[in-house]
Amino acid sequence: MSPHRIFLSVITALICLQASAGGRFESVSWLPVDKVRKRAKVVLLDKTPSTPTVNIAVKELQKYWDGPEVRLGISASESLPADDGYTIARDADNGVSISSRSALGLLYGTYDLLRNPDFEGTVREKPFYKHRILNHWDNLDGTIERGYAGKSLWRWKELPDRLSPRYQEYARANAAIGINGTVINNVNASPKTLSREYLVKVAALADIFRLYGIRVYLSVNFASPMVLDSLPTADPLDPAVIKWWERKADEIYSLIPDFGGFLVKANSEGQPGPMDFGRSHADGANMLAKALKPHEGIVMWRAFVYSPIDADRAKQAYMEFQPLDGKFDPNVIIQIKNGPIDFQPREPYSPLFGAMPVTDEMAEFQITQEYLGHSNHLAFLAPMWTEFFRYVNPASLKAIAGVTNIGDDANWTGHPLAQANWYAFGRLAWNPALTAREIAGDWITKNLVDISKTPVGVVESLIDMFTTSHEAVVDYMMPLGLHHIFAYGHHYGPEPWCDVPGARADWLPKYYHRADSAGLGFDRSPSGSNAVEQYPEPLRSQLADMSTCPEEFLLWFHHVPWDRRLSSGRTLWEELCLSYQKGCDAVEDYEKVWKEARPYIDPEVYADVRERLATQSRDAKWWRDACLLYFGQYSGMPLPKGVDKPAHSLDYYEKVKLPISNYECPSPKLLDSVR
Ligand code: GCV
Repeated sequence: MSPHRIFLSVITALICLQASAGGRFESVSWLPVDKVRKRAKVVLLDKTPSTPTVNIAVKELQKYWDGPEVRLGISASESLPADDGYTIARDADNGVSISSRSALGLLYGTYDLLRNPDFEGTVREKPFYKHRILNHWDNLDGTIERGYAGKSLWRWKELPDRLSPRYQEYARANAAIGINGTVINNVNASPKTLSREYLVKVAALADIFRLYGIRVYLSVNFASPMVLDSLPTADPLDPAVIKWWERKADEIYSLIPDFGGFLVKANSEGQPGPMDFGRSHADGANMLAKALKPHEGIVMWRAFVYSPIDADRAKQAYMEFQPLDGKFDPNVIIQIKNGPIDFQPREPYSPLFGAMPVTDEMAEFQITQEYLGHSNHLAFLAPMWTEFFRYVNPASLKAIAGVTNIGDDANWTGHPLAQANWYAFGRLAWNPALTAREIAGDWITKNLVDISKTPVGVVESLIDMFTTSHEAVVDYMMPLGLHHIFAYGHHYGPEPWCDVPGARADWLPKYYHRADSAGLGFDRSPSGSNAVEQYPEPLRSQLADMSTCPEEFLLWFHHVPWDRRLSSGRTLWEELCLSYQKGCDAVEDYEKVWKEARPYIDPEVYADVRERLATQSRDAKWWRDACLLYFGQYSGMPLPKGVDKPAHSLDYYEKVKLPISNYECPSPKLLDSVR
């Protein structure tokens, strides 16, 4: 880095540290809180340079550590963990030493120590994944696609001259959980992002994030050369197009020397891509990869595509990408959503994982709750992500990305407890072997309640509430492998009946649930679309057979007769009804757990979550009643004992319409007014 850049970075660090001193925005739950009255003693061991990042570590400790002297040491010793890992140990005189091979490792160690002041033995940590990246679906006009926590944090009109203090808080919060990359704009990317005007703004953000070890990446629009500079084509094999991207990469790196690279959504949902010019995904990705290579940048090329072939939606990504195995440049990573369709409440893993042995792959999780009740519902997502890791070996992936749930709401995530999902993503990206219970326990006991004052029973109930909450949402929305029966567009409430003239068939619920008088579910066995053939044995055979298919995926892979007996001895219809009821009952229980926890929770957080749980409970019943009335028309069977009678008729539910866009969460008032 040039001396000029280093100077700028130092100035930015000083501005940032000053801006946060008032603590106005320090509401990310896992960031340390001010309890130190006198400055803690922090010593830099010999040859440890006081770089801007080391200085941040020193200041964090001086301000927030109330233990004995801390010694920070950078050393090249191979006995220390690599990749910004660190050790934390207690010295003979009771001082604490944090050691790392890098300044960033010291910062990570600092946040770990502040989170775990009572550590035992020697802590030895290093991140599992090299790239731990947030994806923002933020638009340049400040809206966030599928964002439910207000507007974008990035104030494009003010940048680069005015820097919101929240940029630094964002960087701190991410560094504190080990996130080291951020794609700051929507994958439905505006070409304008790559204009000089915007790159200068992006560079201002990068200057802040760099100090915290966070690299900036951009989503790019494949037709940018045509839109920005009127090239007649964006054909990836055209020499003028190749030159355009090379020059653009040079320009970006002249402004942002540690720029991470590009994320690309191509030939999907109306986005341009190489196939518009008769070229393949590999041609497109490699052209960008070659432009970035001299600067050590990477291309994350998304596999979320709609194949031109009229195949089962769940098969398309595999069909299009698997034959391209071996055709991608080494600095391309294929970014694949966890499931084969689209972030449904529960999906089997995408069979593309593991199917391209010589191509780098990464997983894309969705932290924002597009299909899980937006910011109104509690759905702790670590259980969903750890379930994914039970099928996909973490070591088979090169990186991990999460579509973030962060916006400019004062509490960052809309639902106060949804901060735990941001936290869980960071922790799993650092260590995918952690369990959902460990992460929930950690977040709850360090951020939600004061463990020394809260009865064990209350803490345990809160942890149970978190770790069962995703399953509860699945139960009251789409149990037994049902999927995509959401309202069109905004994806909030139930609409299994939905029909939109002119819409793609595979955007409509009936395509997925296939309810008829014979039964329910999508036959993806060899007698149907045969999507099961994309999975390796022995899983393929297990999924293909209705009697061995795990019941949580039953209706994903099979069209099941209404009167077929499941493992419980109940018929499909009975099991379906009781699952919906179980989901509703679970949310009522959460309301009780929350009430019992009241004395131990911050009053504002308490009141906010109480109201959201009440909405969630009403929504759960809305889902249950609407879906059971609708499917009941086909099963022709009565509700079994133990299932509450619907409050209204099917006709009533079919008329409920929420006037919301793809970037807002319905308020309780709005929900009350329409149903
Ligand atoms: C950013 C789904 C969402 C879209 C999103 C798309 C994607 O279809 O509904 O809002 O677009 O996935 O992941 O590209």
